[in-house]
Amino acid sequence: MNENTQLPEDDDAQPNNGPEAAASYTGEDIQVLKGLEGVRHRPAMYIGSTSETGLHHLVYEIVDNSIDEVMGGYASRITVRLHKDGSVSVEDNGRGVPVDTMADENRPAVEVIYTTLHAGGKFGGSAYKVSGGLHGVGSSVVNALSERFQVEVYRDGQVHYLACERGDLTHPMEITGTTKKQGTFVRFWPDPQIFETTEFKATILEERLRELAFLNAGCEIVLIDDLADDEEDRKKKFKFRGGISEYVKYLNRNQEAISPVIHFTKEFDDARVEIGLQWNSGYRERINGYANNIFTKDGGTHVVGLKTALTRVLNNYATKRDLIKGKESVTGDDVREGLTAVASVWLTHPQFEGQTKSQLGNSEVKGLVEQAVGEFLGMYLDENPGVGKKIIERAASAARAREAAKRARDIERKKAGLASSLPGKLTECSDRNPDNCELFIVEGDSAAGPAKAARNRNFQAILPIRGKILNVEKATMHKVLQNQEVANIISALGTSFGPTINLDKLRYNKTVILTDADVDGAHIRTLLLTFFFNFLPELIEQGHVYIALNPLFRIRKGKSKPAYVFTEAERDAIVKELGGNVEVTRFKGLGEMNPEELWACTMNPETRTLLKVNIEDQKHAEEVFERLMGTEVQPRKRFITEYARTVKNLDI
Ligand code: 1YM
Repeated sequence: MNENTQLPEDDDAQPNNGPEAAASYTGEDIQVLKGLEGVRHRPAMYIGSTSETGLHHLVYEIVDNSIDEVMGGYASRITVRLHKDGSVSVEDNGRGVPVDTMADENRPAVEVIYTTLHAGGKFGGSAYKVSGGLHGVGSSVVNALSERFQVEVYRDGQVHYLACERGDLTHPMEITGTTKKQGTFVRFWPDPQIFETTEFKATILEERLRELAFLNAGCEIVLIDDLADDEEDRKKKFKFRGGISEYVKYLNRNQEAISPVIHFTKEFDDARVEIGLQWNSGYRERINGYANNIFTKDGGTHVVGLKTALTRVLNNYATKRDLIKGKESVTGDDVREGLTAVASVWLTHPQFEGQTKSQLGNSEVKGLVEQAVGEFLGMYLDENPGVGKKIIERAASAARAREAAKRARDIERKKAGLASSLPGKLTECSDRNPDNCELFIVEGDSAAGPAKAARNRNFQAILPIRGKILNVEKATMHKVLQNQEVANIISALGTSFGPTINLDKLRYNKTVILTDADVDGAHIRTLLLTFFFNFLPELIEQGHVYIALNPLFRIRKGKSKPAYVFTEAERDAIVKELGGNVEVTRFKGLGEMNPEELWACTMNPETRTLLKVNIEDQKHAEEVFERLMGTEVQPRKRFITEYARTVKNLDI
């Protein structure tokens, strides 16, 4: 039926038919709760949004069913493919969705599963059911939101095919041939009537699929992108026998490790806890928590349990071995400086809490994790005293740096006294009400001149920063604070940072990053964002950070009003529209624009274009920064050229 479904078989990827394989499904196990109506009317209720994020959730929703089958031990491989016609397909080598006739419905189970809202098996593929994607809505929602939807089930030597349009069954299940394969294949075309964009991005899918492969050790996930320009981007295979251990190594790939990865799993009666830990020489703490494969952005009981246990175990160990002299203990923050950890738990009934349901709520989990870490880490350190010593030394040095930083801040405050401690380079605005005020951070003194001339001095302040500020991703806390540009930004904002941050003292409602429209400008902008992300994430979270888009070209015909455009494509389009004999100026830097232009294009609230920076997905932001700031040059170059001029909504 489908020319694209045949993929090379890999002999070592065989499903592990565990003891549960015998407990086969029958049509009667299906519970039908509700009809499909409504999904198309209120799509956001089911998939969160109809943006690019929502679009990609469709794929995760289908993949999650395959993952369930992997977790049950019935499948070992999942293939996701982006097709040239804009559709996407997901295939697994599991048991195949049930096709037998359901007694009370009098039609095949597979039809019911895909055309009925909330149809699901009483017995999941595994005890720890993912319960379908972020919103747990099931495959039928994907069908409802697709202009076309096709299913092939390979079961009992036969190919079973069905097709739908916008949720309606247009081709009831039919046996279309024989096969040696076993599994399920789903292909769909997202509905442009529903989604803001229907263009899937391999880079977005890749991130989640890699993560799933890490979390489910041994599961092979293949991503095929028929739209890729480069041959090397066409097919990517994710399979990690080491699972979380390899995940931690991957997260630390650009860091200098100071311990091996410490990895352990503990099974409880109806839960499983899996933890990976590694310390690096940086100062950042990164703990990624998961419950049943779902990333818990805001942590929860599993992360709390891990933190509590780490502090306790490491302090006990240090005391026992007399490793911290002149001090009684190290704090939790000290212990976690430079720590990269993944805490993945599997629960029969995970509870997600918080506004965005991104926090694990099950209270019993804290104790389980503490118990697992207590047992394993204590034993590990006893057996590996060299590693234990390094980790404790690391924490003790963090404690010293923390105390030194506090002393430095205290001195700074005393010096400042009552006098204003605003940086000399800051050109202030006259309004003193922060709600009205904007701070423009501009690149270099050459741009500061025109920006000062262009601004509205009532509410717009200008702070020039010199060239490339420190690359904070790679620098230590101590060095960052010594950097003058960084100190200027912090004192201009008035909030302090880190543990002493106080947003009530924020002096500007908007902080606007204004850099040249070239690669250097993009680099400086990224450095600034890295700085904000690391030291003032609250500022981004609460929507105070913006990027000003400044034009690349001015196009003028005769004496008419000039047009300003941001990309070469826009330039070509306008030049064509005006029909030749036009004057095109390419701005090499902000310094080349006259104040009127600068005001109109980047500063006047009525006419400028600002991008609000938001940390919708912190983990993704870290990935991006990692790519941009880390030591690998190639991915950085590619990212900058891909995004620098096309970005419309900067979701970092
Ligand atoms: C490409 C998407 O959906 N695979 C898949 C889904 C199911 C099964 C196997 C399955 C489950 C069970 C028994 C069971 C689903 N079954 C159901 C339902 N891949 C994909 N592979 N037999 C087969 O859970 O008992 C829903 S999904 F409803 F039948 F349980």
